[in-house]
Amino acid sequence: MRICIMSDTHGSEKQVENVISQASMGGDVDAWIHCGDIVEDVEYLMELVDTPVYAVAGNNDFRKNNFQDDEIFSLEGFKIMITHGHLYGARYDTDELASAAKEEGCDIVVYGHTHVADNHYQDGILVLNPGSATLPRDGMRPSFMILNLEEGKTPEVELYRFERKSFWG
Ligand SMILES: [Mn+2]
Repeated sequence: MRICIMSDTHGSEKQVENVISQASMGGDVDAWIHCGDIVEDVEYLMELVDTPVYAVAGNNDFRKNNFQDDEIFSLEGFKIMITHGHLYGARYDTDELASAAKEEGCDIVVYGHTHVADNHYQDGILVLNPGSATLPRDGMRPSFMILNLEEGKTPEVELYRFERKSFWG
């Protein structure tokens, strides 16, 4: 299945739309993940797509609505944990994220918050961050990820970057 991962859209509904259209160009999207900041964007995403949306609240989500700090679910036989990252020291490293995911018996942990894309294995856990779809901090362009999951196969990750540097200003 083809999963679109985005994070830190920070109130840019236009950019939520851009991610949906770019992600959908490459094929059907079977599920969506948004790692927080901000949950109103997630609610907008939910209005626009008809496949499942998995999402959490971020540190800028002062009104969390019904969103939790962490979510754990399984897709294609992979147990996935999603969280914004600020509660696990993601600004500094991914050690706490990987160990929390391991403790929960997860295969994959997805986070945001840093606005910097990340894709590496740590202690047997696939650690992913799609970067920010609106406000990148790595001197790169705004980004999102496509995660291809097929039961029993190694996950495939594609990072997509937009042409514009920023979608604010
Ligand atoms: Mn954040």
